[in-house]
Amino acid sequence: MFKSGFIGIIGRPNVGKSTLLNSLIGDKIAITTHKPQTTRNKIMGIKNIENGQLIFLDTPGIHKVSSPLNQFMVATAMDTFRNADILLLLVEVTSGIHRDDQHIVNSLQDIRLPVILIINKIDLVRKNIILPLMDRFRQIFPFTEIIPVSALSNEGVPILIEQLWKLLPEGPRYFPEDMMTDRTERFIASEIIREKITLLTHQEIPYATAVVVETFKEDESKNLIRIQAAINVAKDSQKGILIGKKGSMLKEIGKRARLDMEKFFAARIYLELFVRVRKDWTHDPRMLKEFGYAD
Ligand SMILES: Nc1nc2c(ncn2[C@@H]2O[C@H](COP(=O)(O)OP(=O)(O)OP(=O)(O)O)[C@@H](O)[C@H]2O)c(=O)[nH]1
Ligand SMILES: [Mg+2]
Repeated sequence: MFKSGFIGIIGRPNVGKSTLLNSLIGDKIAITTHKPQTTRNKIMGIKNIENGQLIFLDTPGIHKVSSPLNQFMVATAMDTFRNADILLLLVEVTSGIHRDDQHIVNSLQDIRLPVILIINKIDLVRKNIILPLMDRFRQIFPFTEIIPVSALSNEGVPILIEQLWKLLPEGPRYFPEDMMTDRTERFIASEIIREKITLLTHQEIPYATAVVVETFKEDESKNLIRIQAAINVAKDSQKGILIGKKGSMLKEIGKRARLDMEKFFAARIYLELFVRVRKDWTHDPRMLKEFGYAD
């Protein structure tokens, strides 16, 4: 029997949703960092197995909303409540039942879908704390299953795939077998740049940055891709920080992004970065739309 369906991955920021998506797919399509609110858009990852197609939807972390950008992010995550066949609620084993996990559980009360609780990051703790935590979670919601995993080491991930297959309905192969994501190469390139910015800069800078790939030209005869990208920031002072002393910060961002892109695209990359100030873009509906943060 061939089974298929859409599986939403939800949870508060930083619990490892994108790491789990990558682990399920077996390739890095979603960026991951140690800082919360890394993911801003829904990212589809397609997993083909012998007798099924599992379509995962990585989502932004659900959190208290403070700006129009955050509003878009949380609305994107909540959207999967309606558009999925199964929900995976991800929590991290090191936080117990976090207040924000409880808030998400509260918003699941009217949901008809199967909800699987994934307790992530089990590589960080001794095994004997996992079972009691599973019991505590079982008392706050009738989860269809509770599965402990380590998205980072892949432990528990094959079991999760098996369980998902059992729960999915019979269905077609929705997407061609060689398709890994719904996101374009341009989007992935811009996200890789944003990952490096988030890792290399501090305070508000990652949250004030939007990257747009303006040129993506493949020269197949040379196995070379030429990429030009604009890094948009909200204030003049942020531009200075991103460029750095004699351009050193921008150079480092470019170098690290290029190395990742060369791996992902299996080609040589020629990468050019520009920094632009777009005043207060996180509060401007038109610019949010331009940067891909609107419906
Ligand atoms: N030790 C350990 N760390 C993990 C595991 N899974 C994720 N992490 C780390 O947790 C941090 C957050 O991971 P992400 O995948 O970016 O988290 P997220 O839930 O997608 O975060 P947002 O997109 O901000 O909502 C990163 O530093 C990951 O390396 C795990 O199983 N074990
Ligand atoms: Mg993420």
